[in-house]
Amino acid sequence: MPVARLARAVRQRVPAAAGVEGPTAGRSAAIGVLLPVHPVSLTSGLMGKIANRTLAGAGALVLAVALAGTASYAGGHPKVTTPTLTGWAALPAGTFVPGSEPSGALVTGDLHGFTAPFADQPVQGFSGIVDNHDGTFDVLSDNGYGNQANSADFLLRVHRLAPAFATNTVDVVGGVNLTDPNGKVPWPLTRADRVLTGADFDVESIVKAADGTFWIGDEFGPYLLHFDRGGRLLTAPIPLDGVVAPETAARTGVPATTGSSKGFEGLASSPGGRYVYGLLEGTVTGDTPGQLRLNEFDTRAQRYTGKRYRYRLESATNAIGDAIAVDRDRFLIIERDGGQGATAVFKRLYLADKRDRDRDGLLDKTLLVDLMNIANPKRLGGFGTTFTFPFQTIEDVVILDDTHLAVLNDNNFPFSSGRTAGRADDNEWITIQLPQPLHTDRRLLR
Ligand SMILES: [Ca+2]
Ligand SMILES: [Ca+2]
Ligand SMILES: [Ca+2]
Ligand SMILES: [Ca+2]
Repeated sequence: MPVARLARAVRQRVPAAAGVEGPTAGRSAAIGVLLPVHPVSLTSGLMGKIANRTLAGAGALVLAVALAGTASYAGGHPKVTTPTLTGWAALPAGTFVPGSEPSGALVTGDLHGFTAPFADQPVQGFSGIVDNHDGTFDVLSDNGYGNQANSADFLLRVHRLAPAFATNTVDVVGGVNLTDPNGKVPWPLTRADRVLTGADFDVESIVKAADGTFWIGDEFGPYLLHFDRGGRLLTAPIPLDGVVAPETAARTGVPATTGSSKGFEGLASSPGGRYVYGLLEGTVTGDTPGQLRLNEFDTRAQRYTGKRYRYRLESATNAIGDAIAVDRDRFLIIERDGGQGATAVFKRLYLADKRDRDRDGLLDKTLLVDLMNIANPKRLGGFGTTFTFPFQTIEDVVILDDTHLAVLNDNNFPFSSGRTAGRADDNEWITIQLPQPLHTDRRLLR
């Protein structure tokens, strides 16, 4: 989009964004940053710069942020021959929703210099993303601290974020907590006020429908959850036939058929939005190890169609981090190993085609980007000419335009430490230019 047109669009649209509920809404967003004591490292100067900028710049005009963010990827490189970094930004670990609620009372283990409980709700765990096409993105939290038992004081939330690549920063401009005020969940929730927590659902994937409602994929059911744009649950959680996570098994007595944290890690919308496709992170009991079910759901009929596809991991020990649609047949899928830092080896983006042209019963895979080998000729972010994304969990991919993607890590705050050993990971936000256009269905780019 030309800058002048974008500026007009942003001027028109940002006031609407300020209508988002929550303590960080609007221009007055003040971001609480709590810095841990950590050893001086190569990145500590940058960390300080980011933190200071985040504090000082919290009230910065959203317009400026949006322009800076878009210009840097749209400007990019004239032509690249290999996937190339065009933007790098980071939201510091230890960013909190100001004036929220204490969190993390049951967090144990290596907190990388942070002290729990935290005074507020951390802005972290980015597990799915939606482009609002106005310079802002809706980014889904994880369930909190990694399991049901330790996350009852973590409030599930869709954060509204705006990357500012000119300054390598990310601004938190709003967000909504996920709630069930109308009693759609038929079993007891953690909280009497029906604000949803990481002990109720483990949210991992998100699609925004044309009417502004959200479809969100969970891992405790696994359930599909439909929320209005204010984060209020619209219908009872929708189970998936034959697939039962241990958390639901414990509640219902129905035997589990999949492992913990192996539910809807990716959710993709068909062009036009009639269908959503939920990709499970783990193999269902009885299926071939390393093969994952992709399930077609009809959003109009509000039921699964029974159509199912299979995605084969390159290794049965890999996992998927996100799945989005490129067109009616192709998906873009993050596949990763469990390593971080020095042990991170396999972090990749694949195209997967459900036409199954070789008729082996599996989605046909093509490697699109090796996230451990991204060209960085401009040394963006202060990194070398080969950029790596060595995070344990990489869970957000979004198509910005036909040759540009954004990818974010889930930092599992305060646990993951992939960028700098011993230091809690920030939430990094990168943009990548592709050497070939994706030929994305235009309806998925607006
Ligand atoms: Ca996650
Ligand atoms: Ca995810
Ligand atoms: Ca999770
Ligand atoms: Ca195939």
